Amino acid sequence: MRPSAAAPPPTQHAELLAWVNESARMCRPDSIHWCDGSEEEKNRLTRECLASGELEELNQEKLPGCYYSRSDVNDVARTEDLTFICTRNQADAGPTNNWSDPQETYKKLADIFKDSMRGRTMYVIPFIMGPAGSPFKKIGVQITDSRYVTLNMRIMTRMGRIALRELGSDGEFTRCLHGKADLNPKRRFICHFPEDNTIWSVGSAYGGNALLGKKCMALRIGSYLGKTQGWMAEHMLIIGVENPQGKIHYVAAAFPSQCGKTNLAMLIPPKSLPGYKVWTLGDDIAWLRIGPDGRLWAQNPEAGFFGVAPGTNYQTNYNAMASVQKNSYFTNVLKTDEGTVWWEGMDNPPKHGLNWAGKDWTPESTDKAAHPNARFTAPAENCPSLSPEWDAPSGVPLSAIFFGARRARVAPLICESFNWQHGVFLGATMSSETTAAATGAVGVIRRDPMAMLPFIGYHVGDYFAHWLAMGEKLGGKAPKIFHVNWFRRDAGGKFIWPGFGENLRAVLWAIDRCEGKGKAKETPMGHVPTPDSLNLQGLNLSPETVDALLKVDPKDWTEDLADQRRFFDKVGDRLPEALRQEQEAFAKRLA
Ligand code: OXD
Ligand code: MN
Repeated sequence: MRPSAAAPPPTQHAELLAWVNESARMCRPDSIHWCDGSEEEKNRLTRECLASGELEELNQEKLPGCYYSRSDVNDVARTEDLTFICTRNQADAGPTNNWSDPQETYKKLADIFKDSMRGRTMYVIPFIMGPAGSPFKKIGVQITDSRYVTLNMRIMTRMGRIALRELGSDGEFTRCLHGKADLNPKRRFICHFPEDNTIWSVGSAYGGNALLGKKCMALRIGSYLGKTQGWMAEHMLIIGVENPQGKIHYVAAAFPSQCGKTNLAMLIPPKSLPGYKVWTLGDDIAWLRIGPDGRLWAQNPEAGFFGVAPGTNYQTNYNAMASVQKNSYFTNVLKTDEGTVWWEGMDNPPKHGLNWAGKDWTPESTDKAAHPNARFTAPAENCPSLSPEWDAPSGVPLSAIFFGARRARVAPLICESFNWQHGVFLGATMSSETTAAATGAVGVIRRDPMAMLPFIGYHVGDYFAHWLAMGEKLGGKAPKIFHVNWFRRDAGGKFIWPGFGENLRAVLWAIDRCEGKGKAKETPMGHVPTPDSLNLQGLNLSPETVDALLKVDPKDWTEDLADQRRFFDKVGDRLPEALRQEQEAFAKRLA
């Protein structure tokens, strides 16, 4: 290994230095580079990626600072089956996580990491999740041999010198070790050691597996830290909704992957709702803490968007399209002959290009242009609707929390829980159709509590208990909890709600409810809007459609209840009794 002596490590943090040296002894890189986050560093890495083919240049006139990348065809999504929570006691990982023994796992992965960085540079990326100086923030240090990962981390986190300054000489940090190794799915493991504040990920360069600040640290390790330290890490977007009088309510919303979080986060109100404005604070992750005022405050720990490209266009998400016009990376989309990008759901396909797998593509091709989980990585600052509060050190106070599912049937457009505990029950029993964000079948209904199924870093029963305990602490200052579903279909399979910008109508009803206004009808599931209390002006929905949207059918829910019960049985004896009681009360209301 070439000594890093040319530039001495820019930190006195003994534990960090020891860990970097130990990792280098295992992985044997040719050199070590401590990332400073500078433009010069970015330019150099970019040049190297262009030379190695890791990145391809896009048309710099049309897309300045934008680059293209194609992943290995076997490395296109999160691999939940290869993701592990490694707690000393197996029971602490709970029934929804894969578990493996920490000592055995370190040993097994060390064999894969051994010498795996020979011929490559080891990048040391100090990063902050959250704004510098924020009481919410946490520091991580990622080691990686991937330049692509390093450049993406530069967008998704605040990284480099700024993070080392925050860390000081003895600050706490999450150890995030990542290596591409040979990208062999058989030797791919995404392992979390919550009790050691450590992540080891090997064999994948896909965002959710490799940008370790995101799912691994901000959600899996974050949720564990939150449980032990009295805060919460959630799979939620954050928006500010401003009314025509200039009053802003903040809402956080949990949806499973690929269910429109980025669209809701960047929503543009329809013309028929003049004077409203939606501000973007985050599109994927929210850290929630009780503030000095006793309310629940939310902050987005990320600094960029790692969004799903297919389906995104100027109509469905103008702000996302505007966000990716400069300084962005596109992974597994189609590259056109003129060096721009295209994906399914964008207007006007090009006559020819190379698709995500590098094959010739024309509109007649039967192959997909973009992989269904093709992504863009864009700096938050590019987003026209970015809230001035998005990096406020203390975050923003929440008026409401949404749990959203993708359900063709059963769940109404919006429903308000009776109280926090009942809201936790609605979140805990969420189920949704699976999507291409993870490998495996698409469109299968699965229980996805709080949209956190793949991201809870500890026992799901303890996670529910933590939600309940947070509600106890919040008391009367807790945000109201709602369940939403934009994806209801008719018998012919057609969506009956237009979605996208029109979702604001449901959000406005929720805000009315937070302000003690807005009429509702009580159903077994909670309060749903009366048809006249939803602002449907300009939508042209028939009264039958509105009824269908708001319907809570006891027969459908009785069927769902059976599956809920099976899920709660699976949670086992750590399921809080209060949730079992909520379920029994729900069953009684249905009967
Ligand atoms: C994501 C995901 O990438 O949820 O945000 O998979
Ligand atoms: Mn996500």
